[in-house]
Amino acid sequence: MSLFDDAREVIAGGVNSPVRAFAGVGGEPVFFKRARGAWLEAEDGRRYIDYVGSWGPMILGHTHPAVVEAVTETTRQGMSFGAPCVLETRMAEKIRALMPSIERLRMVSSGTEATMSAIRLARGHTGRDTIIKFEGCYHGHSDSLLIKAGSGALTLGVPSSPGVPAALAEHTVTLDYNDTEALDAAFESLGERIACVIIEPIAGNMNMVPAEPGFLTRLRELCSRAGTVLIFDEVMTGFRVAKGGAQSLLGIEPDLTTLGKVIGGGMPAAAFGGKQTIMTSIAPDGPVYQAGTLSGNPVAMAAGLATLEHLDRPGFYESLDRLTGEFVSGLAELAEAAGIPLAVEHAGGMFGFVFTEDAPIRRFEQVAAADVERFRAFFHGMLDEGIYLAPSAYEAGFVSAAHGDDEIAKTLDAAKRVFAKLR
Ligand code: KE4
Repeated sequence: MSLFDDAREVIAGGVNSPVRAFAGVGGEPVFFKRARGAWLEAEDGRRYIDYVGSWGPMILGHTHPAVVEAVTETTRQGMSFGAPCVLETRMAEKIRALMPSIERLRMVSSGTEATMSAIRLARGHTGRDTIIKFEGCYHGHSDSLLIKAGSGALTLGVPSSPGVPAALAEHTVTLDYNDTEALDAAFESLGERIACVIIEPIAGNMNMVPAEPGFLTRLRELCSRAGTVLIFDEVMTGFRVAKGGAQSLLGIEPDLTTLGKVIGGGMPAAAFGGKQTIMTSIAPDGPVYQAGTLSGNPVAMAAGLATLEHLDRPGFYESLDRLTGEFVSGLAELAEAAGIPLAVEHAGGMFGFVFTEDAPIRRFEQVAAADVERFRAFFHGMLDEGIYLAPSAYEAGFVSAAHGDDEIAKTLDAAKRVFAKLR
């Protein structure tokens, strides 16, 4: 019996989140027992350079001393009060300082909760039911958003999940990412009926697909004109692509932002927030209900705060962007030398690569048409070399501040050998 066999005896599918099951690449998932910096250690003692980083949270690298100390010390004082504590205020102040569009926020425990709550808030605030999302974007697994979703839903081939009532799904309109004409047409026909548009300002759940500048500018204009709430889902890009998230890179201010991953520093913490005029509709101030037993949990706040305080240091993002850029351009050069078409993208510590000659990637259908078999072979080749990449062709990858020139060099050496086998 393997560890995965044991897990499957008691855990649905053997995993607590589907994308971990290696269904997208074949084979059995690696079970890890410890991590440090840029490295993971498996139960069998093998060590891997980690480019998943727990799907984004581990931007400082694993077991950063400042984060471990903050968690340890806070735990000693108390793990959860179910009552306000000052750490929550400090966390909200820190997030607002880094992302000024967030005038008020509410902490929750997962990105799914954050986006689900933001959608309900937008519907309650506007009195409208219709929402717009984009094919290939993933915003967690709440019912209204599991329509043509990316990430694990796409990996498993169920972008629109069973179990979502048609009566609810009909209120979700799905458009093509970067299709400005479709956007204009949707607002032309639906306009004042649209409660909100939710979008990943840099998509990371259909591999990495940047929004084209004009597309988001047009979206902002259309939402403002129609009184539609613009929600930037920055669960992945928040404090990952830049200190102020994708919105600071793009110079576009959403009405609401959802956050997660990095703000928990590896602990369960996420948030939604934005204009006070909208957030005032959330209970207890307003009628839109939202709640959570462990929302703002002190230990998670301590981990998140220690992480965010570290990101605020001079040169942090410049260095992360340089290293990630060197990594993906090195990958592209090696692939080209091996005669293998590879499209790459990166922003800050987030990157993507797609086996296709149809570059640059700006549409979901380009990703859908890419060579997934070659991705699978590359994934396993790299895994055998001790490099842990996201086990899905539809995910982004992440470099941490703990990755250095040595890790990148080792990774590119491995890629050269693997590309040679893929020719
Ligand atoms: P969680 O509920 O998994 O904390 O967050 C949902 C979510 C919301 N928005 C965006 C942009 C996201 O990327 C996510 C979650 N990302 C996936 C990986 N792409 C989480 C990994 C998993 O599902 O196990």
